[in-house]
Amino acid sequence: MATTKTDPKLALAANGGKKNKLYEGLTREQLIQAYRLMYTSRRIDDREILLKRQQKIYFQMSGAGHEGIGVAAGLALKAGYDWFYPYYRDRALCLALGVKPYDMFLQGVGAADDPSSGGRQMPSHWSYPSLHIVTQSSPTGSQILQAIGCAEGGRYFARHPKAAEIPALPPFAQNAKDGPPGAADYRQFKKVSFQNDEVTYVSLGDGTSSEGEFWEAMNAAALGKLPVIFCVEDNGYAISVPVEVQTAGGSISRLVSGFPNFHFEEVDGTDPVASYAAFDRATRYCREGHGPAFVHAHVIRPYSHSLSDDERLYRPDAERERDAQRDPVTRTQMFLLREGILDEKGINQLEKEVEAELQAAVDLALEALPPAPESITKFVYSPDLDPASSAFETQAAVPEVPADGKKPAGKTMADLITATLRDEMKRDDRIVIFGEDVADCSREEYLKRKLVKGKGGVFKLTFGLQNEFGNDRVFNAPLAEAAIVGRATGMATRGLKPVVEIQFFDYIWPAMMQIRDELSVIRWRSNNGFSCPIVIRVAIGGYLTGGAIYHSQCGESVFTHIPGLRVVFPSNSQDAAGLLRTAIRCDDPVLFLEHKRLYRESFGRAAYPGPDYMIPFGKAKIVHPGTDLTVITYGAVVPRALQAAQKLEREQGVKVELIDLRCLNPFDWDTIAASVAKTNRALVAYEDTLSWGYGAEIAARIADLLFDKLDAPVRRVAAKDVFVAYQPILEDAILPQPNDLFLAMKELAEY
Ligand SMILES: Cc1ncc(C[n+]2csc(CCOP(=O)(O)OP(=O)(O)O)c2C)c(N)n1
Ligand SMILES: [Mg+2]
Repeated sequence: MATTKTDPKLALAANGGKKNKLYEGLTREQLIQAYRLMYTSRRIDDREILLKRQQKIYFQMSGAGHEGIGVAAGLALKAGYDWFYPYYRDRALCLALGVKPYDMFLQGVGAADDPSSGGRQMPSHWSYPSLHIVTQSSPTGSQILQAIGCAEGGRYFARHPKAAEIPALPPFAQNAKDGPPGAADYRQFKKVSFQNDEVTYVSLGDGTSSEGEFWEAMNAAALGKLPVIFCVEDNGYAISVPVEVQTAGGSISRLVSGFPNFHFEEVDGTDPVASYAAFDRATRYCREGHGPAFVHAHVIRPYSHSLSDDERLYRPDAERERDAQRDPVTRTQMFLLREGILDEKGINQLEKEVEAELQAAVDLALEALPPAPESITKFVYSPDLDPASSAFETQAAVPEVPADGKKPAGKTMADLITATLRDEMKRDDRIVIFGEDVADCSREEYLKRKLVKGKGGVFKLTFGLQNEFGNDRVFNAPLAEAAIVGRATGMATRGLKPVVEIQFFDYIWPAMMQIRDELSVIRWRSNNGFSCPIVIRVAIGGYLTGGAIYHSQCGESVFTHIPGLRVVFPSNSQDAAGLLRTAIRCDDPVLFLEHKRLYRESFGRAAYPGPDYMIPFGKAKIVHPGTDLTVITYGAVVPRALQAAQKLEREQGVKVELIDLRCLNPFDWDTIAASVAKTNRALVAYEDTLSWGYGAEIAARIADLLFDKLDAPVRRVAAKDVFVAYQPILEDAILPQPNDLFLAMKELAEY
């Protein structure tokens, strides 16, 4: 708990006989301090409301009514030791952990010096790295899975403390052409700290317990017996929706009571002493390693949901007055008086001190400077490590010539992805791999007794890794995509490097909230306070003959549209190896798209390029040089376009320059521009549906920036604007085929 000084004179009202009495283990001093924090919290809300009405701040979200449970949690847990994922009503908790009122006002005014986000986030979106308060967002419930990952990360480091060390410079670094020498390893920017008995706190409202991610998190916590305290702050409403409409039977405690391994508490959260007792028991249960805890705190919401809401529209006066009887601030004040811990004079003095402190903090915050408009792009990506830099450029190893002198057999994309994962896992103990079916065999004894060979992924790309690196590092996840990405995000916040798998791109959508609203924006919204450079490997694409609607999707532009996320889409084995290694060693989150059709294709096989081979992001490859027409593509369209280009050259002498982008964000504009300046004609080809696809952006840029160079309109070839059908005749008609590419190239060359 924070150590804001309480004037010892205030306690003078203490009635001598009870001086040493403890209240569920709390001293009278601690209770005075608790009241001070609760009162401060309430008065910050009141101040902010005033400032909002005066248009000096732009938003307000109150923690009113939740102060009792908040300070109790702050008393039971340790700032900078335990980890915190508090939701927006946890003002009192944050104060108890050591956040200053001034910091809160800085967030309100959107100041450059706001330590939580530098003016990027609304107030009450907490983020204080040194206190271990992890950056919070607005979507209800997306913090919960991350808290699970955070706890898993802490436990991993406790079990594998060597993984926390920052390694000596890798040898390739000496050849780095730019970037600090040896920089091409994210670990140099990820200092890890952990405690063997740490606890992760996560809170949410009663309404939020209806979100699927809450249930995924409860399941994961129970399965892993993780030291996580779930605190449901039940104020009976989610904006205007009452609990009986939200929660079947009206009691979240009853609904979750069947989860194994949990310690359960249900408490009056307006009573800080009872709440502390509940939290103390929950914390001890977690610290001792028995499993997670669930604290269901009944609180009140004396103000409307937010300043945009008027609760009188849906709550009658009588109900609101009933709540007011339980107001935690007045209740605690009465308690202090009744117990003789403070007398009226003491209360008045304490409140006066708080008012003076807040006045000074507001005055100062109102003078704070806003952030500079030029700062807006800062921290979209890592400021330390640019994956497009030549620090990530290494040469492929020269393949060994077999004794018989024959050329070594080319490795498939699947082979080299597996080899890269294996090499990187050997090199970096922080890498963990999980997802659906990625383990060899969850029932480890079958493997040990050699009863089974092991699965290693539905496409077998992780085959053998669990066997080699153990269950802690390669394991199956429950079938829940949001949980896979959310947990990975929490782990990476702690310094792990999760390389997770989404089994099919078609099923990435449950994870979309985690990717769009969390993973990609965490660094930016926390003003570089937190980062989560994970790799999400995803099997993508069609041309499968029978893959149909739900095993053939593309949709990469949905993700390239997200700032903060790197998107890679290789077309051949060697690129897959080099780009995957860059993805793993870099300091940004990466969506690594692996085309299923290319996994074992004979096109693009290559020799193993060695354990340090990397390709910088955003560097395209000219697959076929030419002078008459530029074709820009990637993924499974590359071999199809190559076939078409070769035919066009054979039949008509047209020389197509075929560019494989390889990486979609960042992408290689320079190579495109140089080529179009030479050929004066551009065709963009992609497997996804035509309209609003990735190629639309490339085509628009060429039309905009290279208008003077063009002798023909910029054309696109892509899938029809429908879903991919099962019947192969339909699939062929839907996806772009070599002949479609041939005709489009021919027409454009003749234009
Ligand atoms: C995913 C998502 N859906 C909707 C919202 C809009 N919203 C913000 S708060 C809220 C109600 C939350 O209620 P509860 O979880 O009970 O917390 P309380 O505000 O009552 O403390 C809603 C619907 C949101 N922020 N995120
Ligand atoms: Mg609520």
